[in-house]
Amino acid sequence: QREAIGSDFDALIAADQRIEPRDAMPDTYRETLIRQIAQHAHSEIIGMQPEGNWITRAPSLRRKAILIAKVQDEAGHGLYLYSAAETLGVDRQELLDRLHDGKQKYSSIFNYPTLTWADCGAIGWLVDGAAIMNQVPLCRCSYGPYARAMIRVCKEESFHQRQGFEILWTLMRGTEAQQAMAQDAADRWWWPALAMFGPPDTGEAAKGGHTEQSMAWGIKRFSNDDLRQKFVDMMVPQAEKLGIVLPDPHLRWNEERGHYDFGEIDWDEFWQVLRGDGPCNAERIEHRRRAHDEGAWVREAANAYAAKQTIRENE
Ligand code: FAQ
Repeated sequence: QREAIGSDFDALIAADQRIEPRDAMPDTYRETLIRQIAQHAHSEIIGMQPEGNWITRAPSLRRKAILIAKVQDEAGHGLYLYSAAETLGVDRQELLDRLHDGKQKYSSIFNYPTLTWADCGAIGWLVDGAAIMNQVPLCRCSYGPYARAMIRVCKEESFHQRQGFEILWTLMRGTEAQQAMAQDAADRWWWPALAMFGPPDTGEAAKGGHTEQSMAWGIKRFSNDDLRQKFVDMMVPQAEKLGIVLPDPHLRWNEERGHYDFGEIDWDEFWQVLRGDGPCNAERIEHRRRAHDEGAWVREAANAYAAKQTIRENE
């Protein structure tokens, strides 16, 4: 019986077709997806915090309205993704417990602070830029609910990236102090944005990694380093347009490769952040736990309402 199920799954993957929740799938495929989708969902909701920090201090009513909409979009992405994870048979509450207990990760990038308004520009431009580069291929992920969720998420991320670019564009055409603020934000966010794509494909870190298996299953379509390279190639001309100097002396066009060469990422810092020792890890989790506890009454009210509706429908 199990073998027959296995061969159906393999045939669907070989034909590059979608696996749906009702289909049989190997436990390891299910677990990999739960891990990745949950980590992605957690990143979206923890990712609301760095920019949320600037809602009360946005420099104009227009900027405030845009920022509120963007942060709200991130909440929406989180909800989509938790729903996608639930189709794999895991409960949303359990995933949140795992986040709050530090048993599941969220993206390293959200453990860095937003020190000035320009950081909102840098997050939109670099972090959403990296997110799109990573997530567009996920629209073709072999797991149907995840792939479909990514379509709208990517459209919204694309708007987010443009608004970040536009914040920096405005600052770069402002006073000297504003230009310096934009440059400083880019200096601080560039390297953490490159690390978002995950550890390198080769060397020690790659040994324990998931890329090979995830690519064989059609979950990941590109390796971490391939996506990182595409991101660098996309961002260099944008930085030139902005007049921002990317903080990497090794960045230069390589005619032979047809790509930009770039410097070494500080992987020690990356692993340190993943271990919980980044600049804002404790603050992010503490804030998330508090928000969850303070929202308990909303969940209770929603459950009570849903229970009443069910009784009414059955009357
Ligand atoms: N941070 O073997 P791999 C956003 C972990 S965008 C933390 O390469 P995999 C939008 C990895 O889990 C950000 N941990 O793993 C937004 C694994 O550890 P484990 C979220 C990381 O899964 C913008 C280990 O390292 N996007 O939120 C990171 O095949 C602005 C080995 O790594 C997604 O999650 C990292 N950066 O590939 C919101 C996209 N990188 O679990 C607000 C979906 C790696 O074995 C504002 N996810 N690790 O203990 C993916 O595409 C993949 O999961 C990767 C990692 C590419 C992130």
